[in-house]
Amino acid sequence: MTLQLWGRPSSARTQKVMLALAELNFTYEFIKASATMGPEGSVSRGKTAYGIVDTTEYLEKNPNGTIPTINDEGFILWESNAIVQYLGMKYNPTLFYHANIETFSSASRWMMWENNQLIPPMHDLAKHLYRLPESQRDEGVVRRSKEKLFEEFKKVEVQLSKTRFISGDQWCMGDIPMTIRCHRWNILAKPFSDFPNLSRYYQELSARPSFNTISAPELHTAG
Ligand SMILES: N[C@@H](CCC(=O)N[C@@H](CS)C(=O)NCC(=O)O)C(=O)O
Repeated sequence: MTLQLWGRPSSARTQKVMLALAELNFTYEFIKASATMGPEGSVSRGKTAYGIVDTTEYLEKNPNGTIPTINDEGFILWESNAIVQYLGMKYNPTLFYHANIETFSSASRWMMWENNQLIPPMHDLAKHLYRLPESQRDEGVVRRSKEKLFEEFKKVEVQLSKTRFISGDQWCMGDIPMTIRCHRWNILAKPFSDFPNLSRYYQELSARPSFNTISAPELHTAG
């Protein structure tokens, strides 16, 4: 049975799962689903959403009505970081956390940190640069989001002055959310010229074959 992924290509959390599946060389069925965006763009600009997430059938799988959700051989899972961890643990623990509990925990910590510290300001940034109709965009939100992200990326820069990747000198699942955040920062804000280690790290991440799955700028600027 082919693994099914419900999500939308422009959703960063769906992209985490897309990256994980690409790292695992997985063939899967991608079912486009969303309440907020469709093929033409955002409902906030009057476009039609992919839908599905508000159906009884979907809500039975994921009561939040959010994306992503997977069905792997009948096992249903939602919550993007949990999905990445599950896929790694089931299909390639060596690649995803070096089959080591400390690397697993360190990577999980950075995945939770990304969720808490980087997603809210980056979401605001994308919203006020691209997603909202121009009349509703606020330059103050854009400036404050960039300042907040700059402060947060300083912490990543310090970590990367000690280790080649986020949880050691080898790639692991903790680098999946970072790949998306580094790429979005470069597209939405500016290159990491103030951060030599992040700049080096971003180059390494974007050279991985899996990066092609999420590299297209329009996946990050959809509005
Ligand atoms: N903590 C959840 C958050 C899920 C979430 O909010 N996903 C967003 C997309 S990134 C969503 O469902 N947006 C509404 C939509 O597109 O229908 C996770 O990481 O999976």
